Amino acid sequence: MNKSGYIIISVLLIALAGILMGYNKDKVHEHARGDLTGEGKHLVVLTGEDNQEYLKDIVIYSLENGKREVYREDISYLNPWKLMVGDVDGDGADEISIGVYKESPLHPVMAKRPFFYNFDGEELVPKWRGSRLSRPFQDYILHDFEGDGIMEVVAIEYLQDDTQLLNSYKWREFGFEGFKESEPVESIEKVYSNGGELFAYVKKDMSHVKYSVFEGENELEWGEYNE
Ligand SMILES: [Ca+2]
Ligand SMILES: [Ca+2]
Repeated sequence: MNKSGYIIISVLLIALAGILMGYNKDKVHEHARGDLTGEGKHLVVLTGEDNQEYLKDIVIYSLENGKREVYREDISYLNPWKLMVGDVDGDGADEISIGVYKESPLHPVMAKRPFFYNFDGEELVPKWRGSRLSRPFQDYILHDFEGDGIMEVVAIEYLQDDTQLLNSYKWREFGFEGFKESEPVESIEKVYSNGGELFAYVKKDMSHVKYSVFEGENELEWGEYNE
C-alpha cells in the first residue's frame, strides 16, 4: 500500500475509534441541571462548535431511570450564548434561561436579551422573552438572595457613562421587575453565585478586587471579601 493509502486507513480508524468512544457526540458548551417539570431531574445542554461565539442546539435529557434525550432543537437563530436553570416564579418547576443576542420587535437592535422558557415534558414553552432589562447588560446570572428557593436575576448593566452596576430583578406574575441595584463602579468583570452567596470581581485602579455582594435595605451593597 502506498503512503496515501495508509493515511486514509489511519484516518478511518481514528474516526471509527472516535465514534466508538463517543467523540462524535454533541460538543457541550453550556449545561445545567434542574427539575423542569416538577416531577424529576433533567439535564439541559447547549451544544456548539469551538471558537464560535454563539451556540446551536438545546438538548434536554431526562435523568429519571437513566439518561434519555427528550428534546432537541436547533436554536442557532437566537444566537444563544448562555444557559441557566432555576425556578424564578416559585412553582417548583425550574425555568430554562437562555441568553440570546438578537433584535426584538419592540427594540429592533441587536442586543443581549435574557429569555425564559418552561419545558412541559414535550415542548419548550416561552415564559418571558422580554425585550430588555433596565439597561444594556454584559452578563446575567440567577441567584437566590433570601434562600427562599425562588431565583432572582442579577445583571451586570452599563450606565450611559460606561460605568457598571449590579441590578437585580424578581418575577412578578407577568415579567421581571427591578429589585435592588448597587452603586456604580468602574467596571465589573464577573458576577457569580456560590453557596447561596453572591460575589463579583470589580476592576479598580488597574487591579481586580473581589467583593461579596449582599442585599442592603435599599440597595445591593459592595461588601469586603475576606478569604
Ligand atoms: Ca417555575
Ligand atoms: Ca429569592
